[in-house]
Amino acid sequence: MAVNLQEMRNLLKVYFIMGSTNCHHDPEKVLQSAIKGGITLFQFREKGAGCLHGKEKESLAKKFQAICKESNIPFIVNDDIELALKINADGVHIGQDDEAADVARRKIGSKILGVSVHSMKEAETAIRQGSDYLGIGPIYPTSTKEDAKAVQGLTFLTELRSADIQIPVVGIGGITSENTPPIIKAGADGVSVISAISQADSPEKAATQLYNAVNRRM
Ligand code: TZP
Ligand code: MG
Repeated sequence: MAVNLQEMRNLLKVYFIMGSTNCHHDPEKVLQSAIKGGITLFQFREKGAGCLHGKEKESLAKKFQAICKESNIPFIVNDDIELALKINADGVHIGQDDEAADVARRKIGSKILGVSVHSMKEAETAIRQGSDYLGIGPIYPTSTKEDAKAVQGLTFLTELRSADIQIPVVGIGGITSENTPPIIKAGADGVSVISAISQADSPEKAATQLYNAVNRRM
């Protein structure tokens, strides 16, 4: 799935990320509810203590993928390029400890490629190597990712936009609908969240609130 710049920006508005370890309830129901609430993109990120591997991981990926397909929500796989290719996902998201972006790009062709970056140097490299969007964070403190880098607030995002780097960008880390507005104001196209949706009493409501916070541009 090749996407143009504006399509990519729209897809990043409410980017929900989840794996089996991120929710207390049936993850398929959580995803369905989140889609109802208005998420614009989904990433399967199967990590952390007790996460699934091999066939079980693939099976859950396919279930999520089928749910996304029903509602035309593009389905992205975190880290695992081989799995993404095997099940024909819509894209891949990689970090600095994963395969280099140019290698990933060669492997996935025109599928969506997202890269997590933490400095101008990493951003410039990811752009040069063919990423479609950048993930930036943690913006706020988070307890979801054990090995998260230092909280960076809006400093790096602001620096990136001041340098007139126009690639689509999504913020991540500790984001809720309440603390979303400054992220959009600083130049992000959207927010990516795990717990704000996966652990919400109503994932649907949480997704809608995030969508409104992103679009109000407060
Ligand atoms: N990368 C940086 S912070 C983070 C990831 C995957 C975790 C985000 O989870 P939450 O629950 O939205 O803070
Ligand atoms: Mg990674």
